[in-house]
Amino acid sequence: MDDRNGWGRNRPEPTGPTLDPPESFVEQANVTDTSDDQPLGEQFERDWPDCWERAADLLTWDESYDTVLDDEDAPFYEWFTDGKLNAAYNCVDRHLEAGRKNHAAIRWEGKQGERETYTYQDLSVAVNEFAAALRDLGVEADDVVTIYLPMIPELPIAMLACARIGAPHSVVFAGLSADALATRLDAADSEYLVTCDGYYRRGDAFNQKSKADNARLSVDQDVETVVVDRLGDELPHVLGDGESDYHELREAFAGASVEPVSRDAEDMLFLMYTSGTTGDPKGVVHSTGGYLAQVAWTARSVLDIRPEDTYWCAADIGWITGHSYIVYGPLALGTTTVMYEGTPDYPDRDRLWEIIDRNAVDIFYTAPTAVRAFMKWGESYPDSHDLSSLRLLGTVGEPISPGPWRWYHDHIGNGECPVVDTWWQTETGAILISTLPGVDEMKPGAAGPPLPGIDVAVVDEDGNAVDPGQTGYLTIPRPWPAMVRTLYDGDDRFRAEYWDRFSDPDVGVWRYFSGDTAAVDEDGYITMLGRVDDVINVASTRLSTMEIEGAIADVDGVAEAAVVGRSGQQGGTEIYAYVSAASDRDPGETLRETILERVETAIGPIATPEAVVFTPELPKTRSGKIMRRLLEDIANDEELGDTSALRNPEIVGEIQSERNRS
Ligand code: 6R9
Repeated sequence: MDDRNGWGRNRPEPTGPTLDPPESFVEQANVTDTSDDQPLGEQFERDWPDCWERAADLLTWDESYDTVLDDEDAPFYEWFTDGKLNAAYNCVDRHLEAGRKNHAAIRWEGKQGERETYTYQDLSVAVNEFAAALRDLGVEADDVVTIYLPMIPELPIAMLACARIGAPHSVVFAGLSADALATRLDAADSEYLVTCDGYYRRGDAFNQKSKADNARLSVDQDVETVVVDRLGDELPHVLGDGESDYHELREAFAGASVEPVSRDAEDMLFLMYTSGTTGDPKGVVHSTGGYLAQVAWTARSVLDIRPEDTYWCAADIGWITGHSYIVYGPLALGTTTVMYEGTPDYPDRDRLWEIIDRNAVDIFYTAPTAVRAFMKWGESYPDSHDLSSLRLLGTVGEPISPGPWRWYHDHIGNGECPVVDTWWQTETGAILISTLPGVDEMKPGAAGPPLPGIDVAVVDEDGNAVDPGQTGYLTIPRPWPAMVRTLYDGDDRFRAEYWDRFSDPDVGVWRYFSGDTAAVDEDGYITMLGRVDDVINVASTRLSTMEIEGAIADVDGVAEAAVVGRSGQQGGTEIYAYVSAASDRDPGETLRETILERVETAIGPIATPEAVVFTPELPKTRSGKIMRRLLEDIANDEELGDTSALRNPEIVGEIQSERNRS
């Protein structure tokens, strides 16, 4: 692990000048007083873990829980033990009962300019009908339903329908390939799939069903499939055996009502595959009670969401951000959540600002990679729209450096909105590190302190806390309600991935390791410095270098491949692939193209390398390990560290000149 990333490049940059949250924001914020609303400092010691009852209080429980935290069987923690609830009930039904059935739940902005609003009543009808249909197809509680849909309303509807009948969903990002879908269907033993005929990518109709068909052909089990007709005549399709049409099913169950299944707090709400340190994606298991409580609490305290708000998280529901902060968190709070299909620059580069303007969006949450793009495109796009409805801005997915942070604050927020830089992961389920926008001062470039109820330790190799300003590993010494419960692939991998490194079970010390490095300053603010494992973060999407290397190595004519991240301008990471061709192959344009195509087929376009650098050999240590750290330095044009451990030091010059040519 350390071979790959020493601390060389990972020094904290100075943060920008500190800013107080605007007075006008503080006056109305959901959380303004941490001494009362949440425990900090001494009170944290006294009140933890019971402070999390405040999060649980945001939910409606069928049966209340006995114990807040059961840590008997660490690291398999249980939260809100013996409590019972249903997530779909909490996100839909209870808002109808509160007389808010005509309130907008989802505002959908389609790629071709289509617009739809689902009130809570409309959402309830859709979820009930589809839940009835799923049951009729044979789905029972605890069956994993895989959902492979783009950003259309049927995606959250399908998720909530699953939640209603107690069937965990496994949403696979629509841009992933047929192979990636097959791996996930297979790993989860999933016998049900919800997909669509196709969708629009920029202006063009794009076939999704053919990817789903190929995936189904390559798994052993039969997969009962529901197809949403998104494109109509644009992309005619025929349904085969084991396939049904979403809209016909809805009609067949028109007006159906399905009693929400009361689930144990610890029952699995969903499964989400994410990149790990090996080629196989990890199936992260999330619970019902702890997950929903903490996403609702953070949506309220960090994103400052209120029921009367129009809130927009411009992520994709195919990743954790969309699960927690487009679907479950906002809907649990009964707010209006906007979802949009498409890209920020189609039909034009003001698409997002136009949506904010038209919908009078109060809160906007996006990724630093998007902010960097907006900055590059220039101020004229946001300037041509009225963004004065905005009250709070947020970012997630990778570090945001002070430059883009300021630009976002000044040009999108008009200097009047606090910006929350929220750190969390697929595994943490909910935000763990961020300023509280109505309480804390902001330091551009630093995410913030751990949230109340969360304990973070930045430690050295031996697990000792590092001094302020020093770089270390980000660990989390105490459990939290929305945490990953285990990996679907097994408890052993769960321990190995997150716990073994910094825990000492003999003395009862358990510490979650995030895979990130960080530094803490004198005020306890945490600056995130990137991953230490084989995961790279490209356009705020987590990818495994091993998975990409595996795909490249599959190409006929490739002898060996190593993939590293290269820092782009203003932050952001690009994928660099170093490839040595088989001795009988010409490492030329044809091979390069085959490699790019193969990665796209195996994973998806998001994983396509920015550059493929051919080299006769990869640099290796005497023990035969690829020196990735060195390849990273070459990709980043950094001064090379010590190369004396290399078996083939002569290769370095060759790679450098090849890289400069490519
Ligand atoms: C929510 C999400 C998790 C990884 C994480 C870290 C990076 C996320 C960040 C951040 C710096 C932030 N990350 N938020 N780095 N500052 N505010 O993105 O989940 O896809 O699992 O990625 O993303 O490296 O470990 P996920």
